[in-house]
Amino acid sequence: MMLAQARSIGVGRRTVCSISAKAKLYEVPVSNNGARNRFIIRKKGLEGIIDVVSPQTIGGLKSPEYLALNPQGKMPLLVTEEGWPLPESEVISQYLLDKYAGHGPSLVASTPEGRARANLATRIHDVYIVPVQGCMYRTMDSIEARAKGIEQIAFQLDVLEGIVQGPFVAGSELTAADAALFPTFVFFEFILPTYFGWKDVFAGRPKLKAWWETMMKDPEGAKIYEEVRGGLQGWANNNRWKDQGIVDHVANTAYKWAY
Ligand SMILES: N[C@@H](CCC(=O)N[C@@H](CS)C(=O)NCC(=O)O)C(=O)O
Repeated sequence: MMLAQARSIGVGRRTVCSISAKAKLYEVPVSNNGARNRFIIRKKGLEGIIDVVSPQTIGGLKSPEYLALNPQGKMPLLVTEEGWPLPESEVISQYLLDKYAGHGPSLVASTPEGRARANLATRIHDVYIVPVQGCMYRTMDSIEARAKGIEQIAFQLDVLEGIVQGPFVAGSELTAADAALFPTFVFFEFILPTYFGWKDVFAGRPKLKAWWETMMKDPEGAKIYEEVRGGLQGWANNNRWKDQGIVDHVANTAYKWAY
């Protein structure tokens, strides 16, 4: 049954069908997409049910063993208790909310409008931000591509400012949308001022600022902040932004970097 399911969505060519092994989430602390699942696991008290492990434990993201579970070679990846490999962070989040609905807070808004708002913010994040986020910290084919990516991030921040209701994304209830957005904002809050000359990511975006402050006061939010920020600091200590050509790009004032 599980093998058939895995094949039908084209993942997990080699599926381990152990019965009732502990579920595993493959990801690392700095991964913003993985952090949204980590946040949900902790908020719902699922640490006894799901282990969070590094892809390195099975040879890394591009190892044959990992690629057999997730052909995209990306994290996060959940391998369920039944041995079913489930990739894509938002799919994993929704599965966790559904599968463990009776465990801890629902993290689902109680009204159709709240749920739509949460889904919309998550969709904007996943469709328009995640695909370009590498412009903040990776080598790029061209300086133009990096500058366009940064411009896109600034634009999508304004879009999110118009969506977030406060104090949480969907209003008074913490939802999976908060889990999805917050780790990426840890990237924005550190990288954009430090390497791209932004004065303040939240300037002119009062709703996002209030939301950020709310999330920083949440115990799991604070923990995610420390983990993701710690990973980014590690990159900084290893001169990542110089080595990936970013410092040189930003020195070129013919392009706009700060918004
Ligand atoms: N749409 C995917 C994106 C996953 C993704 O890009 N993950 C990054 C880490 S946050 C990754 O695995 N990067 C390594 C690579 O692409 O080689 C999701 O939401 O899970």
